[in-house]
Amino acid sequence: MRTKLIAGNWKMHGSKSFIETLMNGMTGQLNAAMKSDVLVCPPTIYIPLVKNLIGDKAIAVGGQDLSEQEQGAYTGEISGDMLKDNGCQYVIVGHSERRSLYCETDILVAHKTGKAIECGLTPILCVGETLEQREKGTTMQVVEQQLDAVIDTLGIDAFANIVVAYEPVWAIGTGVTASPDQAQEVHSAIRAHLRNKSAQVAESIKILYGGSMKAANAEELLAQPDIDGGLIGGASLKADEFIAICNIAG
Ligand code: 3PY
Repeated sequence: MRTKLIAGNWKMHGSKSFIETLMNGMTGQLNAAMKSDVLVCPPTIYIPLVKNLIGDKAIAVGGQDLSEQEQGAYTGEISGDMLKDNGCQYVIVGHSERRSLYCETDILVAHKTGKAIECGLTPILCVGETLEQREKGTTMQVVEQQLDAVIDTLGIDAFANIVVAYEPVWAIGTGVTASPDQAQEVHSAIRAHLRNKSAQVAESIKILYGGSMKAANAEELLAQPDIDGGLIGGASLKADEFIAICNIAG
């Protein structure tokens, strides 16, 4: 039985006062009996503030990206050790916005994934196809290539420490969501792909769905057998909406 994970990806949103209101809203409504894991990934500069506002509530904190380097003259970069040092447990890696806007390749994403694990963080490895790729029928080819870059670089056993997030690019920031059947089809194919290398990894790995998940569609998505949680964009910036999704996850 895999514990569900509900993760908020705040992207480049927020200010001190916005975050104070958001976090107070979340911590005030968090159901202590909830079994799912809850995570928020704020912009890096606000991580200490968020940690402080969480106090002793069961909400983990993660980064949105990390450097593949350990330390050194890399202006503007944030290392895995720095995230860990500031109380992070997770880090998002290879989000489609980083792949498309910052030219992150499959191999760079694999190195970042490895660096996160080395630093004791759980990487949330994002994979997913564009609309064009889906229409050409190459969804699984694209997703498998993204996964294989990590398998070939780090080995299948590394996946014992990885969470995968399937985020169809056409459903990110568009308001369009994959239907529960479309999402389940890809999630199940991802698990089958991993099962070819390790049955144990395939059974235990969490595969999150990301791409315009909100309270109104979370129930059907989270009811799918291979969907183990959500990586939530816009809806994670509204305390009521995010907590509603956490409650649906149970
Ligand atoms: C979205 O839901 O838009 C996301 O990109 C989540 O990471």
